[in-house]
Amino acid sequence: MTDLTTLEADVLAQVAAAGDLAALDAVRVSALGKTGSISGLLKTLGAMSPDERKERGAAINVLRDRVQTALNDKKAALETAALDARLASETLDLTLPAPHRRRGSVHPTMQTMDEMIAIFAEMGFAVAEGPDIEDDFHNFTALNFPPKHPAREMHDTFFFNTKEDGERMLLRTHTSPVQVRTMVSQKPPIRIIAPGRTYRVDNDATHTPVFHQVEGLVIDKGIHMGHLKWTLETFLARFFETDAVTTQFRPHHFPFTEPSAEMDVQCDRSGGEIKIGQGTSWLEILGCGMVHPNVLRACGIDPDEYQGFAFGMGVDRLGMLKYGMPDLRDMWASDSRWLSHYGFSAFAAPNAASGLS
Ligand code: 2U9
Repeated sequence: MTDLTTLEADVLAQVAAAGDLAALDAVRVSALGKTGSISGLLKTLGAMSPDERKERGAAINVLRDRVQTALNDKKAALETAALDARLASETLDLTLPAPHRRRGSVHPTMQTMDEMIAIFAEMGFAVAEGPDIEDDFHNFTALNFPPKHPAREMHDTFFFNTKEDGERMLLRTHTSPVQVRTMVSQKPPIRIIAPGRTYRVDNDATHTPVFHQVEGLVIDKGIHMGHLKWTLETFLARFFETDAVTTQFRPHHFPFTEPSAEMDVQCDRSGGEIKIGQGTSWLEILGCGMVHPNVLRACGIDPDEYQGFAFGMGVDRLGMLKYGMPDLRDMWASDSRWLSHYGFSAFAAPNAASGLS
């Protein structure tokens, strides 16, 4: 028995001396592992007489249980000590100043879009939305783009693979399909804007494949170009924060409007930067026109009863003009320094009560 007593004292001393979990595990393996000292003792039982085995076996099992208990207790103690040490070292002093980090801010394009929406909302326009993935009817056919007409190619469309039924979906090239969907599903009078992302295969210094538009549509009885001009001038004066703007219509062509025009605003380019509301230059700012009778008909509206005007504006371009940003590519550079320079507070969303920007 003396050998068991000595072995127990020896192993328990090693357990007590283990300074960390790795050292403790080494003790466990050396005592209870396959080739450990206590496991070795158990292997000697086979060569003993039954009586001897009974007595010796019971004594070895008692030894093994005591060692196992000591190992468990020590493991729990070491784990508690490790957690206490970690909790003591990972303190956070909330009275210290916060480390400097760049704050998130609203992207100028989204700020511009929110400003445009706030102005049109104040003028009585509802906001309409639709899918980014469209079909040929809503993006082209209903808008009076004849089949195979070069106007479709002008839009440099991102097409998806043709489906089994022969239909080919696309990424909308303008937000006009939103107005088509509204006209199909609602009766006039209609007064909506459609803000959103649009997509064209176009990538150079002044174009990006993804861009943003706000389009507008008014349908009612007796609508004419005078309503269109007043609406746009009122919007532009509010947007550029001047008392009044001088505008001119330049004849243009769009398949979906007739007559069609581009609108220019009077501006001053003499000081290196563009100032709206003064000066002798003209700046192209948007496209517009009276909704083509074919478009009204395609959407189930009788052109002899109802007329309408529509317009479209590039949000990225208007934002660049308003906030003096010279290069479109900065908009996509994800440079947090640029964002903190031009970015806007998320808590200062434009609205009619507290102002736009
Ligand atoms: C319907 C009927 C008519 C929307 C219009 C424009 C003119 C236009 C451009 C401005 C800059 C696109 O982002 S841009 O390149 N848009 O010039 N858009 S009229 O006319 C519609 C829309 C829907 C049913």
